[in-house]
Amino acid sequence: MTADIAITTADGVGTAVLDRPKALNALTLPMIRELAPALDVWAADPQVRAVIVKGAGDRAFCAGGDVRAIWEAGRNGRDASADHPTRAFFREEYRLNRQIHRFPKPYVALLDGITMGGGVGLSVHGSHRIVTEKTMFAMPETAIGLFPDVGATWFLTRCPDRVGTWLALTGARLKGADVLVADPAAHFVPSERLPELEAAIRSGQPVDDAVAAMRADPGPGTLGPHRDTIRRCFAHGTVEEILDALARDGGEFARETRDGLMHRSPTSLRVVLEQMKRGQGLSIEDALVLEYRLVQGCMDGHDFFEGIRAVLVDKDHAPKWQPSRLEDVGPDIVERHFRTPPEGDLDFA
Ligand code: QUE
Repeated sequence: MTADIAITTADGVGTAVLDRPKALNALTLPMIRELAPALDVWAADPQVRAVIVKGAGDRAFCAGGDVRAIWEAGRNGRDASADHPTRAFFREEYRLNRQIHRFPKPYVALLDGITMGGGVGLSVHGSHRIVTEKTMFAMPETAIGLFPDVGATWFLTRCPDRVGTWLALTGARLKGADVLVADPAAHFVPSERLPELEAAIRSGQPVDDAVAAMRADPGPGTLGPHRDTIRRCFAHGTVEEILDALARDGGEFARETRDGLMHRSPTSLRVVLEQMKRGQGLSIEDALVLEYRLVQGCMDGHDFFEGIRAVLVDKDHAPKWQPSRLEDVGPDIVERHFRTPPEGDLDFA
């Protein structure tokens, strides 16, 4: 048992509390190594009816993977070992994402705060995603020279109206009601009613009934007026065409979206658009195999290490991407990311 995740079983419910509140509950390898076997136990235990996963503190569900630790372990180069943190972390995280996706019982994730990257991977694959007015949902990886992983290939390619491609490229943050645009099957429950929801589940009420009793109208959200711009602009097949379409749109939303894209890693933008194309229709397993190839490609490159430096270490938010210009990211660079890594593909043995 590590201090960073609290795992308990009581009243027929398995509960995991991500407990690193000062780090916004960002997911570490030891936490993954606690949660994965717990899910196996809960799946097999006939006494356990449901699983609840939530974050400690009042700010975050989970802000992502512990990418700072990966940065530390990989920034001065890495050996070929399969156990190197840049391989073990992502391999075990992606296996956990698949385990949640295939989990045979109700898996209730309470997204009552910041939910980014790795936190999305701990929630979107579960059967019940509970969104509140405090939910802030994003896949922000193009800001750190990465790409949306944790099974986002599966999730984002199923969002309506190019919303997934927009989220993936821009890292846009969705709040409250707008999260339901990306994930229409999630449920909105006011934050103050979550204790009641949990109590109902623990009392033996079926999860679907408990959620139905607590659900509320999330209100209109803010995305509605921009759905058409997103659908039109993000349907294009190249990053340049998307940027041009946003420039032609003329509205403030399109201008801000385009400005944001200009600050993202040019390599990430090209890789992610290709990921959204190749990812369509993949099973969760094939999506995660693809993502493992991509993440190892990123670990062999420059922008991830520079992105973490700029966003999480020095916090100057001024990454010097290499290549720095989109036109210098040729097809060879993109293609390199889609190759099977030397240690072999991810498997689910
Ligand atoms: C993009 C990201 C991440 C990010 C910021 C980005 C990410 C991530 C974190 C994060 C936040 C707080 C922590 C921490 C990590 O921030 O993936 O350890 O305490 O995990 O712009 O992809």
